[in-house]
Amino acid sequence: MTFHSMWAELLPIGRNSASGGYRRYAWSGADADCRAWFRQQAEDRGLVHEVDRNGNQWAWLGDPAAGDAVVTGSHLDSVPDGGAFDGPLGVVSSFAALDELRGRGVRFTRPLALVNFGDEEGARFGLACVGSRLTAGQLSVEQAHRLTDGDGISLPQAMEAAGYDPEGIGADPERLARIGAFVELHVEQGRALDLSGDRVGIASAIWPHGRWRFDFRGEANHAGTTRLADRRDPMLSYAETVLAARREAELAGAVATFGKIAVEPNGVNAIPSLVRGWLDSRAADQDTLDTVVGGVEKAAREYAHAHGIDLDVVRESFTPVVEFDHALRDELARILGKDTELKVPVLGTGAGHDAGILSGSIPTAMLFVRNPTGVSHSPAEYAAEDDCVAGVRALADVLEGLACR
Ligand code: HGY
Ligand code: MN
Ligand code: MN
Repeated sequence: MTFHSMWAELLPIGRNSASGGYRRYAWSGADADCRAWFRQQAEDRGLVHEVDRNGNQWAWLGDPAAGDAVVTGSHLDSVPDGGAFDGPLGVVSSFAALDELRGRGVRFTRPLALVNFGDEEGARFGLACVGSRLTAGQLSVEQAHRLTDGDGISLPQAMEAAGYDPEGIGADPERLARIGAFVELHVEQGRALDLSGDRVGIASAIWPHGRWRFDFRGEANHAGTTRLADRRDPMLSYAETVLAARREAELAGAVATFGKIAVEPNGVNAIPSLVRGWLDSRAADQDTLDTVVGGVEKAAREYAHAHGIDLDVVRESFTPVVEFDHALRDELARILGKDTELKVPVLGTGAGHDAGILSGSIPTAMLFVRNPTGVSHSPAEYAAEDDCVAGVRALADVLEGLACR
């Protein structure tokens, strides 16, 4: 199967016809269809398919127990109304790269595995990279049990409803011990490659990032009869806080986003009793991120106080800075530069990835494929097919260099 035909098969799964975006949430029907697709691709190639204790899917060529495996892949889930490329490009490219290597007639000297990590985006349970975090022991079983979706369904319940046994979730050091290197190919979520005129780049680092929940509690009341002076309206302090986040981020050269909000009672003619907003903030270094989030919280408390609002701020997740393994990164640069003598660009990113989570346990690296607009987490996300094919070739070269010595 070509890259093109695999891509075409995946495209309709979980696509919302009204928005044109993808709604492939963890353990949903669309997720099940993506997983069935992965399994079929593995079986069609004679790979051994397995689902690990945390619901991540693996397709093995060679003996996993032999150790020092080279692993490649990404994720198939999406953000709400996400694009087609964030995640799936890495998974489809991993199968296409294997096909390319078989076409080259190479002999593998290390086991190879292709992987689809579960729940990378955290769209349903609010925490990103659940599959890799659990595996790496960065999310405890107790914390995972406390994760619930917007309908109050817990992660274990959702797994069970999708036909998976949630009993065994948790750290999986034996699995990680089998892996010598993980390389994740991903669409670039910015325009660095477009600006430099390169099809493919290598990741250097991931900015530290996190999610904070701001609960502003006031008093529900009638929108028509309550005098302005008598209101305790949490929407006001929330709105001011959104502006403060923008200001703090600008001052620090960081980013801060309130992209999700829940309002109670959520009536047009009712002053809200609760406004819950989620802050996503990221910065090049920890001190800057602390400054931004500290500044937003301080401002929020002042606004809340001024309006008679109670405020709780809860850090829901946090991922420290990731510096990808230098030796592996240099190895990728050497492999990709060897025929052309061209320097492959090395880029940092503000986006989180399973490769970042696993970098604390095993050597990991990432390849980025050019995105001409830089748009991501949107139906407009795009990469040209020629660039995707160049990405497949680069991934195949890397896998050949690492696993066929
Ligand atoms: O939100 C992120 O950075 C990632 O795409 N999960
Ligand atoms: Mn994403
Ligand atoms: Mn992704």
